[in-house]
Amino acid sequence: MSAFKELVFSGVQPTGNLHLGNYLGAIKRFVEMQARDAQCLYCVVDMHAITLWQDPAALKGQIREVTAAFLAAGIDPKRSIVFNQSQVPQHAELAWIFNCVARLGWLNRMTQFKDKAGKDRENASVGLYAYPVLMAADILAYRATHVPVGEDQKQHLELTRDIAQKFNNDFSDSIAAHGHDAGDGFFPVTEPLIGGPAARVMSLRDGTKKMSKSDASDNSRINLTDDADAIAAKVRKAKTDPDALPSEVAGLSGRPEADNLVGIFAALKDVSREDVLRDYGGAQFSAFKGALVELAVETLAPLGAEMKRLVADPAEIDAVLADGAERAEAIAAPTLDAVKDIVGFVRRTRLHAVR
Ligand code: AQP
Repeated sequence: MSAFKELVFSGVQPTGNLHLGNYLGAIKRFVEMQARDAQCLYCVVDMHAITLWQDPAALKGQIREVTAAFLAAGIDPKRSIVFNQSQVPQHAELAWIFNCVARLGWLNRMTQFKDKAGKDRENASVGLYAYPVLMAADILAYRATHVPVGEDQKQHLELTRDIAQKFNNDFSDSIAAHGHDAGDGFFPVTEPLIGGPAARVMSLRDGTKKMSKSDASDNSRINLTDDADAIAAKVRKAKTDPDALPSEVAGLSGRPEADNLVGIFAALKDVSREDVLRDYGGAQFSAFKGALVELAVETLAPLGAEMKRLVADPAEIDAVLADGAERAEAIAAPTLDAVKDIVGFVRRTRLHAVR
C-alpha cells in the first residue's frame, strides 16, 4: 500500500502543439499537487493519441515533448511518477475489462466523441469511441483518488465514477470473497479536481471555442514552445470587444473574449478574476494586453526554452520514462492481479516479482 493519503493521476496526449490551456488547466496544477500528501502519477497518454491518426515519424518526438513540458514546468520525476501509457500494459488490460462493464448508452452520450468524430462518425476509429473507457482504466489501474483536469474532461470523469461504481456493484460478492472491503468497494469513486480561473481557456480568435491543439489557426493558441515575439504578437492580435474592462466580474458576462483574457491573466499570476479587475477595471484592452504580454512572456519563455533544452537529449527523457514506467507498473500490476481474481480469471502464477 502507498504511504500517501491521496493518489493523484492525470495525463496529457502527445498530439503536438501543447498550448497555454494544457499548461494552465492541467500541467501547472500537476506541479501544485506535488505539495500535497499524495503520490502523483503523470502520464503521457500515447495510446489515447492514436485514436486519431498520428504520423509515426513524429509521435516519438511528441511524446518526449510532453515529457519535457512536465519536467520544465516543475514536475520532479523523483517525487512524482512520469511515464508514457504504452509502457505499462495494465492500462490496456483493464480497459478491456471495463469495456465489458461500461454500457453503450453511456458512451453514446459522450460529447467529446461527437465533437471529434464530427459528421463522419461512421469513419471514426473504435478507439476514439472507447477513449473514455481507456481513461477510466488509466485512473483506476492506480485506484487514483484525485484527478486534476481541465473542464472539457468533466464528462469523462463522471463516466470513470460510473464504471467504478458498476464494477463495485456487479462484483461485490467476489470483491468480499477475495478479502477486499465490499462496503467501500474495490475501486474508489474518484474526485475530479477541476477549477481555478483557467479550467477552460478559450481560443484567442473566438472566445466561445476552447483553445485546442487541433485548431487550424496557430493564432488561436499560445504554444508552449512559442518565443517571446510570437507570444506578444498573438496576445496583441487576440480578439476583444470595443469596451474597457469592467470593474466587477459580473461585467464579464456576455463578453467571452474579455472573460478569457482576464482568466488567463489571473491564472498566470495565481490570483482571482476579482483581483485582476481591481487592478485593471476601466483599462482599455491595449494597456491590459501590454501587461498580459509581459506576464505571459515572463512565465512561458523560460518554460519553452527549458523544454527545448530537454528535448535535445532524448536519452535523458527516455530514462525518466523508463524509470516512471517501472514504478507505475509496480502499483498497477497488483491492482490488475486483484481485478483478474475478482472477475474470475485464472491468472498466470508470477514466477518473477514485478520490481
Ligand atoms: N483549453 C483548455 N483549457 C483548460 N484545460 C485544457 N485542457 C485541454 N485544453 C484545455 C486540459 O489539458 C489536459 C490535456 O489535454 P489532452 O492532451 O487530453 O487534450 P484535449 O483535452 O483533447 O484538448 P486539446 O489539448 O486542445 O486537444 P484537441 O485539439 O485534440 O482537443 C486535460 O486535462 C485537458 O482538460
